[in-house]
Amino acid sequence: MATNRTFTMLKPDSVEKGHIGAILQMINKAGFRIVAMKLTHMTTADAKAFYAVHSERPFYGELVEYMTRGPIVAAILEKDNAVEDFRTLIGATNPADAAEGTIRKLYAASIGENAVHGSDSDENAAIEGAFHFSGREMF
Ligand code: 3AN
Repeated sequence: MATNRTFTMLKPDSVEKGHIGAILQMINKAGFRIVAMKLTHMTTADAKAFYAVHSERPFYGELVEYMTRGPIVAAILEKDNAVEDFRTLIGATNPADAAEGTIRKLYAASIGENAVHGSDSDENAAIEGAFHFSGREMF
């Protein structure tokens, strides 16, 4: 059964470029409720663990460096069909392939620096949300 929560990160490039407000506005306008949110800076150990599934990929080192070079905004979002609808809102992993009007089409520079993260399954949404937030930080 589909749950109604997903997890997102506004990645370091979004924070550096001052896009937090614009991206959060798109998230709100698309009907997501913010359940938890914080500005945080991942350590190398955090990023390696978060992206452990990609540890054998050639871009893993680059990905860990990127995700730790500055603060991110981590958030848990709620909406019917949250995982799938948020993936639609952010667009394809490679912004060159992202649909018009999606967050990545508007704000992502490249496949490596693609502005936002969105969980790819209900199971991962729960794991990733719990990675960043305790139960007391979720509303
Ligand atoms: P998504 O973020 O759309 O779920 P994943 O899970 O395949 O995409 O990749 C996780 C992250 O790894 C991406 N958001 C991106 O920052 C980075 N990444 C994915 N593919 C590449 C690639 N071919 N080259 C460099 N970085 C990549």
